[in-house]
Amino acid sequence: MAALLPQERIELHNGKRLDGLQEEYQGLGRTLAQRGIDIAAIKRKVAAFSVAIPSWCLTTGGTRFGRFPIPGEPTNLSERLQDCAVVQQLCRITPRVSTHFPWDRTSDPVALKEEAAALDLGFDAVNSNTFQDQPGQEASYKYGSLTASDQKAREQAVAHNIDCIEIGKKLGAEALTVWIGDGTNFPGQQSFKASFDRYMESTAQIYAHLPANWRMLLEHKICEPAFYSTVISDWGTSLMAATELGPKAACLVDLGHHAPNVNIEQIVAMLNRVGKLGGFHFNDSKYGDDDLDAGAINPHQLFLIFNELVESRLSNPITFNPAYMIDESHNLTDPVESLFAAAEAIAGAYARALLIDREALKAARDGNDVMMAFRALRRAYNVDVTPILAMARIAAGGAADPVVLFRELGYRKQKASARKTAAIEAGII
Ligand SMILES: [Mn+2]
Repeated sequence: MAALLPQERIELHNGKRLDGLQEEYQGLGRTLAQRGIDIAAIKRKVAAFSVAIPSWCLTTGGTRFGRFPIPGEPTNLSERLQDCAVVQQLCRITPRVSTHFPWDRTSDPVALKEEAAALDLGFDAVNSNTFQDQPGQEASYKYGSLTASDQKAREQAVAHNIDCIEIGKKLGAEALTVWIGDGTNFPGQQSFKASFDRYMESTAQIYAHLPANWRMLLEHKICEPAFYSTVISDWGTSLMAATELGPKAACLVDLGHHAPNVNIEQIVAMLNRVGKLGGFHFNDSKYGDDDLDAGAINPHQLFLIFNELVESRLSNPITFNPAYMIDESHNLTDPVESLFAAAEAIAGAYARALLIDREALKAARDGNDVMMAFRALRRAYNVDVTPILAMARIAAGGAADPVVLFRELGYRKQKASARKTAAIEAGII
């Protein structure tokens, strides 16, 4: 592996913390053993878990009011990959990158795959983009893409998605994620039914191009950029489309893409019931599609989602294999640090969900013992799993405390001078 950060510095960092951590880990191990839980088994499961990071998460995000770039942020795809590699090197659960086209356009996908492999990274789902116009494109997506009433716009959007599959094949990806911004801002602007019919017609053409081992993940979103209606607005519409398309199509749930207070963990359970939970995008929100760091606002919700994910896997151990990805916008923090925090929150929610006494939960449910059912969840949620996560990271070659080590190594400061020229050229600063 072409490690970007010196491994000996990671070992030095870990060495200073190992005694204390081991003590905490063993203490927790004794507590869990009293509950009949083998801490080593939990650590093994956490170590086997992974989540993809999208290439676009490595630069600072923004809002429609503005963006505040930080010195040293990546200015091109190679630099975004480098930062992904740093995230993976220190936290060890983000080995794959999800690309987005045309933002990650490359003339040589095979070379890109090799470049990533040299950084110990692979590729996850490819994402198409028909929610904004690209320079020189023939038809505009102003009034829609896959669902546009303009046939030229639809054909162009279909061709772009097929192009994404072709690039993805060369990258070693096995899924295409389709999210469209299509919808309306005015009552009467379009027919709900006709728009959905056109969506089905367009996506069927894309579906026909999927390789045998590929999946097509349909991402719904209640609103934004369209604010009166969105063509694929909720999981029901998404499920209707995925069912009609066929077995390779499944629904992708993004935590921020629902009406406020919607019970997202229940959606997970329902989609799993029909084998249509294809993927999950992790982030957090307070009001809408806020794209805040996973677990930052409502870690309990994240835990409840993982409770359903763990249960889904238990009910479908062979076929349950959703594509997990972090989908956040980092407006105030260093994206690398936020991704460390998100990875920790996600792995932590998973570890806690693994601690749930499922037999006790089932018995309480069967006997309508409401309080005991609730306590089975709460008991697991209350456990501080950080020693398990840290020990799993260290065992995999990562850092005990990725954020602290990342700062100590001065990575961003070094990049601030190295990447400055490129940033000026790209018009980023
Ligand atoms: Mn998403």
